Amino acid sequence: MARPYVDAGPVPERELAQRAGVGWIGKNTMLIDPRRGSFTFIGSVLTNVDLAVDPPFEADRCGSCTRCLEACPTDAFPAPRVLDATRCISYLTIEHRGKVPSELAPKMGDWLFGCDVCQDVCPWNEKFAHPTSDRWWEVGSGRAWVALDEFERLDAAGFGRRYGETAFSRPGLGGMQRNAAIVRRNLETVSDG
Ligand code: B12
Ligand code: SF4
Ligand code: SF4
Repeated sequence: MARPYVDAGPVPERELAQRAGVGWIGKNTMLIDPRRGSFTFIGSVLTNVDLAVDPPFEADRCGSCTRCLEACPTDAFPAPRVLDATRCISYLTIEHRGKVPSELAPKMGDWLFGCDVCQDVCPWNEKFAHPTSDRWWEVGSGRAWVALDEFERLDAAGFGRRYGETAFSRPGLGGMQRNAAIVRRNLETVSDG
């Protein structure tokens, strides 16, 4: 018997991955594979099949580095490996419902959906992350870079047709309109100097 999970169930995926020897949990709370960096998803399979057990990944390869903690635009790390999710742009743009607190909205910059700052600055990604060759992950043309005003123009049915099968359906049309309005304001502030 087996049941698979990828980001869709009550499974502590990062801890299981660390215990299975995939990598260590960095100060940015991401599971870092020393050969691939952290731009990865974790998939887990719960099964009663008897498998050989890999030893856990015990080392902490962050060392004295603190780049991710310093780079976070919203100061979402009160301490290494502790994330205040309510300040995280990923949470604010994807999971949060309603208005984004006015203290945090200007710090969201041009992040429309999710945030990767604490991974972009990580030396393990700078050195080892590389684009996947798996065609399944190719983003369809016109979807990788979206026009901000598109969300204003779409109605619920149009949004459902264009983005119903994508992760944008999590915040939904209202959430994406809110995110786009924040990004537009932030870009205007930058260009106003
Ligand atoms: C809730 C959640 C969020 C929340 C909170 C994230 C957080 N850091 O707490 C929000 C919405 C903010 C979020 C954001 C993102 N997320 Co998220 N998220 C989850 C989710 C659904 C649950 C995590 C959770 O709270 N679990 C419950 C708690 C109890 O478990 P835990 O957080 O893993 O903590 C345990 C272990 O990590 C362990 N632990 C923690 N520190 C240490 C240190 C050591 C030394 C050891 C031994 C153990 C240990 O102890 C904890 C208790 O058991 C997981 C999927 C899943 N089911 O795991 C994805 C997941 C963690 N997210 C993922 C991703 C990709 C992201 C984003 C990069 C998305 C984006 N681009 O915007 C950001 C990154 C933000 C960040 N720096 O973490 C990936 C991470 C892949 C990876 N390589 O690590 C996951 C695993 C989904 C997946 N299957 O791919 N996420
Ligand atoms: S994803 Fe962005 S906002 Fe969230 S902790 Fe990382 S850098 Fe901070
Ligand atoms: S940026 Fe530095 S401290 Fe943060 S996860 Fe990467 S190696 Fe660890």
